[in-house]
Amino acid sequence: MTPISFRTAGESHGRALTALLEGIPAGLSLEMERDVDPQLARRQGGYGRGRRMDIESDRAEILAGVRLGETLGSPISMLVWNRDWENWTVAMSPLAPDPGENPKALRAMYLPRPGHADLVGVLKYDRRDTRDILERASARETAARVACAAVCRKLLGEFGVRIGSYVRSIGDVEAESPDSLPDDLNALSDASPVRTLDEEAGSRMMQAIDRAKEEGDTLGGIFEVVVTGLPVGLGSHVSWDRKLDGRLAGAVMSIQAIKGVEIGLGFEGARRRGSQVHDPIVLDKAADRAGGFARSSNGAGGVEGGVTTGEPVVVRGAMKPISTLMKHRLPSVDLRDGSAQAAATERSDVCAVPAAAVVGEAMVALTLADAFVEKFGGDSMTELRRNFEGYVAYLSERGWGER
Ligand code: EPS
Repeated sequence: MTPISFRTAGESHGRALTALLEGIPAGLSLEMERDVDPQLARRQGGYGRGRRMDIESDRAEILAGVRLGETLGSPISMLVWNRDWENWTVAMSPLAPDPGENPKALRAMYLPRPGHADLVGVLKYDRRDTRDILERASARETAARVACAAVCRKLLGEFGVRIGSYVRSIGDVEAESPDSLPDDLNALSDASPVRTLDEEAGSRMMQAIDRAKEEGDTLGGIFEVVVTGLPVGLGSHVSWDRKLDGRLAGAVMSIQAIKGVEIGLGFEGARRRGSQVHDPIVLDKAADRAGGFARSSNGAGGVEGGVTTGEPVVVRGAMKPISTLMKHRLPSVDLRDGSAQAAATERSDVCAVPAAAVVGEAMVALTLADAFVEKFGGDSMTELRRNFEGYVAYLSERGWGER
């Protein structure tokens, strides 16, 4: 069992999202307004979101696991209210409907959207109304993931680990990749409405989103998450399910609408020769967390053999376009009578790639915090810190006598 685990519950238009995060050591200073809410706000942003985001203003409330501003080591339980619930109290009520209820008020949906979980969900779970599926499949759920991840991000931050992201492409508009990334990546990317570092491409991305919106269509794209300050040695080569690259890929792929994940050079590496892919090993006495070694390139994306190298961890996620199409509605079948119909449509986003990048950071933070506590162990932050410092001292002592 890995030390840190989390679970979320909640439907998109239900009363609230809840989250249960277990395995955070005791003694981590934690305040919702300072540490969690700003991350929730980052997830809500981004050009191309729909009107739902004007309704919501996500805040996390703590229900358990934190006392007097510090974690207790017990499960942390959190809640994010859905403001939109007020408009859905009949359709999303946990009670059986009144026999006299107007069926329209139940807001059933019988025309499954290609690309959404609608059809597979009703077949698998033996439901008739796709709302029984889509409410939970909705990416609204990622607010609860981001709340859990904000705690993990705080924990990693105590050890100098920084997590940022930016958008590389939206639709067919690609941003120029910078030669080197700024130290405070999010300070730059958060300032862009599409969270990109290339201002010129950013305006074209927004134009593309406007065009897709006018045409009643949607757009996907690619984001990149970058993590600095990790020590060498998180994850392991010894068994398939302990390999950090596999764990990161699974975590990012689990985000709604993600269809591809790359680490480092990713698919590009398959086109090159070995000498153009692998990262030369050089001595660097300043690289304490990598035992005095560094790499003159980072095609591996900070992971070799399923283990962190001490170089930045670089993970990309490819998001498909959102499946709710306002026009261009794709063929579907009415679940009530089997007639051919166009797929259902309802309020949605045109593009959510900037938000998905923030969720990508969250899934990476959860995975890395898990690997971090797995490596260093400890029931308290004091113990975790002691173990971490002992390891870093070992790394800086080994091999190079003169240091
Ligand atoms: C979503 C549809 C939209 C998005 C939603 C995800 O919601 P609604 O149906 O209420 O307009 O805004 O995302 C969020 C609410 C969120 O917080 O990210 C979907 O079908 O996945």
